[in-house]
Amino acid sequence: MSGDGQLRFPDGFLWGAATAAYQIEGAADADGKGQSIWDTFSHTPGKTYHGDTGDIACDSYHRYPEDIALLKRLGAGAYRLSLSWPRIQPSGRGAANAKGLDYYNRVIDALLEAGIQPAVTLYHWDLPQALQDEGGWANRDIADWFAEFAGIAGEAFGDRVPKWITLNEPWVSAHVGYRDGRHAPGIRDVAQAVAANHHLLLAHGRAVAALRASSPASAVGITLNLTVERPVTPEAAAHAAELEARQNGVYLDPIFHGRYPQLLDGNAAYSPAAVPGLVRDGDFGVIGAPLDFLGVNFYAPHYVDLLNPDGEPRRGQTVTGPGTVSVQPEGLPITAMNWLVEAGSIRELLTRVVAPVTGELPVYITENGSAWHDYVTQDGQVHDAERISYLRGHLAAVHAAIADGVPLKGYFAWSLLDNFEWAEGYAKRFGLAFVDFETQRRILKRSGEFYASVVAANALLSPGGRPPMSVRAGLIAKNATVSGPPL
Ligand code: PNW
Repeated sequence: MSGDGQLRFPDGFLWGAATAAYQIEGAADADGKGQSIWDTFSHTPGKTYHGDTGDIACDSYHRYPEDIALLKRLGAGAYRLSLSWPRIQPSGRGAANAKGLDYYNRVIDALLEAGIQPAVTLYHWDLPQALQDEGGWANRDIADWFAEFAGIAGEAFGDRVPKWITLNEPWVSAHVGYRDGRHAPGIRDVAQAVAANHHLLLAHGRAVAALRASSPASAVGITLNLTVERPVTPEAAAHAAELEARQNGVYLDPIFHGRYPQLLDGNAAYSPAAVPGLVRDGDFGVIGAPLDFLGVNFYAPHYVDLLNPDGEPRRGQTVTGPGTVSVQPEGLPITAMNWLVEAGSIRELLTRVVAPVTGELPVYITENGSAWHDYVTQDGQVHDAERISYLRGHLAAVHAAIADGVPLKGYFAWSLLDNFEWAEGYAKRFGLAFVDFETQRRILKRSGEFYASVVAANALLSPGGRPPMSVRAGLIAKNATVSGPPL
């Protein structure tokens, strides 16, 4: 905190916004693009809300100049976007599709022209369908396929991409895609999910090597969605630790410690190390390839407890497994996704979960944000006070984590635009800009204006841009005639 009531961020702190290819691009068949598992899945009846698909999405394939204009209004120093693998390799293997490369060349060049650095994710869930037909992430050969794709991307764009992210949220790919089937490819098979966990990591390590060779000047990292599990009773502490091992440990430990979590030893439902033949000699050497940064996505903490002995869940409890429940604590706001709003959890994530593992390694928040029931009012604006409040709280908590000593170097808001929210279709809006999907008109929300003010100041201003209450109370005491909105 500086004397003027602002929370200042370190000089050079990188402010950005994030999107993903399938969520915004549309143009699902354009210019030789192949099918992805999300094209297949979203066109399968019953898989997405309302049957929504990414066929058109935000039409960013054609409207990327408007998106970059929005980034300029935010003052963003960086834009996190992802590549559509089947736009570049329509069947996932072999020669690159020149028109696919051209699209990303146009976007990257336009970003650089605007003074915005591209932070490019190789894989944000749109696997070529042809590779899924051979088992997808459950097939160990995918490490070779992904390394080839990484090399093509590095060769084509490496001279202009300062930051690469290999995978986005491999836990979601494996767990939501292959274990509970809510995401593409929609498989419910524990063995495939555990295999996918290991092969995602192996593919990540091989991609790091391919990017080092083809794009030697760039920084390379991975983005994980890490969880903060909060036991609400002392008896639930062991369960919370197990849940963190299942989501955080199975990615952090192999990458940073060369092993799977000891807490899951012998547990073949969750630990690849417990599955005979899955982990082979030398794999941890590949997976542990040194990184330049860790990307972390975070939205909300989870509260957990043990089921009462009578077997009946109490109010606010949802049964999650034998004897365990998740808990909706009373009094905390929830977003349109039904996710809790509790800003302090992002500080706990960075200080308790991340920094003890990553040490001095630079960390970026590569996604953080919230969905609300936004609408355009008669003045043509979107007054999304809840999103501003969420952002304000989370940025203050991120600032506190930096003060605690976490080497956090940047923050990317999810998302630049309202977009295709996977299984939730277009029903859930995360954007700093509102998208009218009938007309494709973009409207910067009030939260976008708020974020731009933070970026411009490199600081979080107190509410209303005024000094904090303590200071204002002093001012008012000296001047009894002040009137206006209540403190
Ligand atoms: C992350 N889940 O998604 C993704 O990286 C984004 O593409 C997405 O839009 C954003 O967070 C908001 O949801 C997740 O069901 C989507 O567990 C679903 C889950 C987790 C992460």
